[in-house]
Amino acid sequence: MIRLFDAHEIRPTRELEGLWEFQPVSQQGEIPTDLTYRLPVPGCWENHPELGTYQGVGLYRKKIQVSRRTSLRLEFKGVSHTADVYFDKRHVAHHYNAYTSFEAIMDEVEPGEHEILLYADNTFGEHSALHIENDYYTYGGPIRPIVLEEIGEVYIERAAFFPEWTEQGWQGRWQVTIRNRGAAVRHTDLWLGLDGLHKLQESITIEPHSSLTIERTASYPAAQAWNPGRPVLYTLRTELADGEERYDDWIDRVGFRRVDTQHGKLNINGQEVMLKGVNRHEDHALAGAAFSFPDMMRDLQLIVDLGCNTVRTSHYPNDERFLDLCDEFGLMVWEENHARGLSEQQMRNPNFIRQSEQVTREMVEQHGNHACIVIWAILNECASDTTYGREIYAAELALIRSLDPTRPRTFASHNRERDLCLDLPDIVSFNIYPGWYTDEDPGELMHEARGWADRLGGVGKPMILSEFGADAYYGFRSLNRVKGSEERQSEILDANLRAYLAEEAPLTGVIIWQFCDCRVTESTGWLMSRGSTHNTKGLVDGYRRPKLAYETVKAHFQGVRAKR
Ligand code: ADA
Repeated sequence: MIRLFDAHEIRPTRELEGLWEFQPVSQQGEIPTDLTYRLPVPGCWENHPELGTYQGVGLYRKKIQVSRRTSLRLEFKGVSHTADVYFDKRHVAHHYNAYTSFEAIMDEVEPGEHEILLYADNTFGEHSALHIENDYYTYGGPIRPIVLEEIGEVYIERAAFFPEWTEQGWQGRWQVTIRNRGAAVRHTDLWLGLDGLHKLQESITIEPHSSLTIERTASYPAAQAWNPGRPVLYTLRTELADGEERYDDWIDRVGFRRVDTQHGKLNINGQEVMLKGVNRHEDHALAGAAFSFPDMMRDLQLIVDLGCNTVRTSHYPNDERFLDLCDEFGLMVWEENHARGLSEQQMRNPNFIRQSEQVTREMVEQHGNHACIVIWAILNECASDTTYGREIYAAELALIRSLDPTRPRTFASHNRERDLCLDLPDIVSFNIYPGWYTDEDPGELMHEARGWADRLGGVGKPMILSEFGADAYYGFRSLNRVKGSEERQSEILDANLRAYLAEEAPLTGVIIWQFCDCRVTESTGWLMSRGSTHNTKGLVDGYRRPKLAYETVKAHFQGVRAKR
């Protein structure tokens, strides 16, 4: 399943799911004599009993049939973590980062059988500045869908839509990119439509071998707003036509909503919201990072059942199908680029700036139409306490603003009073662990955090506690309520939430670490403190079995014990 709706009705599209041949290889480009495994796609190789801890390069192979001469576009929604793609032995794509999509285009493919080779590499080293040994697992393989499309010489590359609230009511700014891969100038009709609201038609001319980006603003006086409690979505249709004949399309879903941080609050359509949420890793005990749609849906249902109105996609852009679900069910999303806990030295990896900017750009460009995303974030717990780090934080926040001026930006800091970047984002966010890593009092610490923000450039900005929590091993119960027991986790979260959800708490959001247990990198050093190679701070374990803390959080979030 590619999306929750058909992204194309005119462009022929199919998902290349199913069994692919597979073989571990020593390097990208190597072609073994035999591919002995059969693995499901989407999937990660760790789900095969013999490959559970394999870190290296894996080759996936698929033969496809093409019935007529045509150009093909392959879209890989997520390959972990470095992908090289060959079509009939010709290298057609290279991409770094598991959590954003990329394409390969093959011109004028003849009818008959063709071969796709996909090399996926999940090794660590200087070549990978963001996927490193970490408190989550970097799986191997095509963890998200692979799509095969037929395109003509002229086709739609992307359609972005930015809702804007004005004194006259809702407007929408369209940004549509059309590509002409042919050698001749092309004249074509362009249709822009929002189902039930309006259509716009015009003729355009595109030079050969080039892309053209069209920007248009239209008024939508009858539009209804997307609100978390009433998430109204509209189908966006961009179509290309020659006279009456429509030959390409791009369909997405959008919502009209305004997000701002006026008066030190987070406001959606002018209404203050208090974010009550969970941090979620895309990780499942059985599926790894390659979620089936029902698994995704169950996560969403559990999160809603907890009384949450928010999910933070810690620490990378999420699967579009999960974002589609959040759009549909009115869950607000804090989406962040890919990084966790990078020191200044790690941020000085010669590949860091390029790879980090790329994933940031891809995140905003690929996910910007999702109404559910109300905050963009960068660089969780990185070196925001150094002058070098500050340059990077400033550059990435500016990049986001240039791509999308409509959403507030933040980053989750663990640098407390040493942070040098709190003047840069629109919202200040802190990760703190009172009761777990420290013996501090949650209420006092929350006020202290407000003080750090106020002194360090964040005065007047909304504040979110973006992480707090405690480990518990599912099923480990203890009369002594020792650390690691379900009882202790529940108590710690109870104490935290009592303080943070109190009427006078100076907060705009609380986001618990974390929704589900997740596998972490097998390693020496500090990761050895992760019992059973898992971060077990989940409210549910990897199989989604609720721990005691689940009901505790639910009681708070559903308002039984909380005033807010
Ligand atoms: C950090 C980090 C998380 C996780 C957490 C923990 O705050 O952002 O990814 O590692 O701590 O469990 O310690």
